[in-house]
Amino acid sequence: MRTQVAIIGSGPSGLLLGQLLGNAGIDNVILDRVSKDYILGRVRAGVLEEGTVGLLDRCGVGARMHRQGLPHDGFSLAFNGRDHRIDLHGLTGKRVMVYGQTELTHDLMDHREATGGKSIYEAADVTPHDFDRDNPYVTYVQDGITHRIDCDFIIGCDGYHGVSRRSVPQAALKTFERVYPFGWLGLLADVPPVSHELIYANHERGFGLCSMRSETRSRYYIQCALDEKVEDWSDDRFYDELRRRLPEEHAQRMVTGPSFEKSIAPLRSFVAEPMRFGKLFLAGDAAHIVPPTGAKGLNLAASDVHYLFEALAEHYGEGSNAGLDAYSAKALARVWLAVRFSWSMTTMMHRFPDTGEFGQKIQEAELDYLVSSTAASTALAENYVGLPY
Ligand code: FAS
Ligand code: PHB
Repeated sequence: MRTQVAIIGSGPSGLLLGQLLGNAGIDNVILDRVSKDYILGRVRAGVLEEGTVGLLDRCGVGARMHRQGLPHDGFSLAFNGRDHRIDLHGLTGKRVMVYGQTELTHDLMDHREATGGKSIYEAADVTPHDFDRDNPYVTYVQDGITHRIDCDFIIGCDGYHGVSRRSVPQAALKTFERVYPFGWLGLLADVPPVSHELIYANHERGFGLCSMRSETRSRYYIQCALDEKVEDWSDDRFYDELRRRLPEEHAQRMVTGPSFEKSIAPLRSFVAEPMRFGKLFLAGDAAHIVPPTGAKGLNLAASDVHYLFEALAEHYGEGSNAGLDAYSAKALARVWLAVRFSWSMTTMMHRFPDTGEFGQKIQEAELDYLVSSTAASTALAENYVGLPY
């Protein structure tokens, strides 16, 4: 088989890029090692920046998001028993869209199928080859047969654990990492959210987050130790712990109910530089990971895809490689700004082993200043709604 662009990974990065390329008449194939259902079974992001919303519209898959998504003008920071609203729209003129990654992935998969995009699922041993030469290709195994796809470019959209970054000679790669000494225990339940906007809670017992997927489906998180086991957390234990980390008015109002998803996610900040190796380009989690405290992971994947699509369209449309040559530096500039913001939010909101009483007071003072200063709140808000592409 031959295509112009071979994309490894059918998560948001791969699907967004594949749809933009297909809409521009640039032939592409997406390969994933697991099934569609497995991908759709993962519960991940929930908050979309306006840039991500715009990209979904540009792909032609924004209709259900605009029907079912929840536009949010603000969120709350809770600490010291009270919560304080950050007026995103008032401070920046922008808002965010609450719409689950599972839903947007579903919309992208359905649209790709409807528009004749080629995707190969359950492709084993996907391997990029000769991406440092003129004729790269990808191989994969299916039903015991090894297949080959010749292409012009290979795009690694295969996430943190993917094969693409691992295929690059280590000497050509520089990585930066910070692993956090805690995880997030997340719960999904069909109960009305405790508040109509998100609540990020700093508490001496640990961080808590009240989010949602709709007006009837809540997505809650509590910071937990890395050695915690999901099976040790009954729903009641989870709700009790979350309520202890929230201001009383919310704790009392919380509606609880049986969860249908509960999982623990580790937290890390990670960046691989550069994001291009000859004919191989990395996008999304394949190149960077952020702690979800700033709701940036999925949104960074979107801005990478925006830059890379524009560069590929320029290559095929005008025969220029200027965009491709500039991609890595341009994407990394925005990546590091989001990595900083996500690290800053995580540091401010979580209980670290060495936080102690002094550290807790410093966090509370930082939050106090933040919510009482228009300048500080504006700085937070413009990072949260998403810095310009
Ligand atoms: P993805 O990881 O989504 O997709 C990569 C795809 O590549 C997968 O389908 C995988 O099967 C495939 N793949 C991997 N290796 C392969 C191989 N060798 N061959 C073929 N295919 C391969 N972000 C937020 O903003 N908020 C959150 O709350 C949040 N929570 C998260 C929770 C968890 C547990 C994780 C892991 C991430 C979370 N994120 C969150 C970040 C997440 O949303 C990512 O940013 C987003 O999925 C990035 O999309 P992709 O780059 O497409 O990578
Ligand atoms: C979510 O709804 O899953 C979510 C929202 C905001 C975050 C992280 C996760 O910062």
